[in-house]
Amino acid sequence: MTNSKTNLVVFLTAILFTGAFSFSATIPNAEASTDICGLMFCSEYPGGKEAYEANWVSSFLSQVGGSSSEEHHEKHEVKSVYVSSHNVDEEFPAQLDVFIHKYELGKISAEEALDEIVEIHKAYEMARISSELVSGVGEKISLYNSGMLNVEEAVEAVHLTAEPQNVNPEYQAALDEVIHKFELDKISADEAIDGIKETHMGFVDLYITSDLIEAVDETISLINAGKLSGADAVEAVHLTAEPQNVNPEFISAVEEYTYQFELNDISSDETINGITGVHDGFVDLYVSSDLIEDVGVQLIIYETGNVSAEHAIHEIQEVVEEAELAALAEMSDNGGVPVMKDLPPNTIDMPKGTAVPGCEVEDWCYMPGDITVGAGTTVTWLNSDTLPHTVTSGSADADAIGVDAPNGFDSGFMSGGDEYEHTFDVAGVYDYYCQLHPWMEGTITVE
Ligand SMILES: [Cu+2]
Repeated sequence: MTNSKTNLVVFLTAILFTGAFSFSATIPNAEASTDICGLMFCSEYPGGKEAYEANWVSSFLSQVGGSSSEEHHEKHEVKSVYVSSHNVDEEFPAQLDVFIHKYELGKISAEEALDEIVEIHKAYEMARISSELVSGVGEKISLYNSGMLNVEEAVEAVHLTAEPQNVNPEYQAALDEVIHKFELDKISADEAIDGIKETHMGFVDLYITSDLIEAVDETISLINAGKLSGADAVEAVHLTAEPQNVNPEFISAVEEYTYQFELNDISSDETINGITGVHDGFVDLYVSSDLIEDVGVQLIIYETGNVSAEHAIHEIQEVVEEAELAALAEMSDNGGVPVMKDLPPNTIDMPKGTAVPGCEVEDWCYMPGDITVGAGTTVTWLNSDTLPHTVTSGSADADAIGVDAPNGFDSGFMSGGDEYEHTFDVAGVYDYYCQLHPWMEGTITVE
């Protein structure tokens, strides 16, 4: 518990740094009908509404560490709480953030932070301004009052409740930290599962949940029931918590077989058996998606014996390609040219989005697409995509490709995250491309 909590806090702090300071301290625009100035009616506030608004800005800015452009020499005793029903979902959490942030920076204690939280919450209640966030925070305060949460837990629970948009990213990041250690062989599968359960319980104990957290909860139930164990269990949690990775991983695994099939390295029977194995693997992990189900349908049709293996492979390739295009179309909507990664010298990145035509227009299929090196230099390619690619000498219309080309090279199938390196000993200009996506082209000039 302690460890995952600490990690969580570190992560939360990172988010808060952006969160608290991106909030713009707009002058409150209290509704005429409410006419609330802090914890009182504006008519009771010394100097009235105008004075309250002016004071609130300087008070708020001094809390967040900024400075007010207006100087107020005659400061009134002013409550720091600003109540408004206009932008309650922005202003309420922003005010809470001020104190949660101070707490996370160690400037105030959890008790002090909670006192402020309670006060802010009370001000909204007194002004009869309610929203899902306000009542959600109220629930967490009640849990604290009834002893279900200790003070540190209560502050964190309030934080996540007031900023529900952070729940999934923080949950995923906390799980990822454990899963990553397992993937690096730093901890065993059993230790990873313990860590996953601890992280998960950290959120559940705070009475925080989301669809992802509930989905992982089901997977943990399967683990507890003995249906999943070891590396399978870790992988099942990983994919459940990051459903966005399910299709890319499935596509990559299926294409590894269809690619070898197209190169005539394996027979159609071997290909269909390989795909069946991949499919069963996901099903065994209790992980699915529309794509996995569609491929499952094709495999069932094949098992009836009514279609040939070649036909089944062709159908599966169509289904997979469709899912790939849909995913990539969604991605290109968010985007343009990928940012050049900060990589070691003579390293070439293969970014996401290259598996559909388009990257060749602005020459980012391989980044950089054209480099010059001295003879004897080793060049490294990194597949940053979740989908597979190759680095193959020549081009789609060349007579000789790969190792058949003069001083040629061929990475073979590179899954997402794979690296390939080749040392260029002989001067010359070497064109290369991706056999899976022939529009991907690059050149290495060796001097
Ligand atoms: Cu490619």
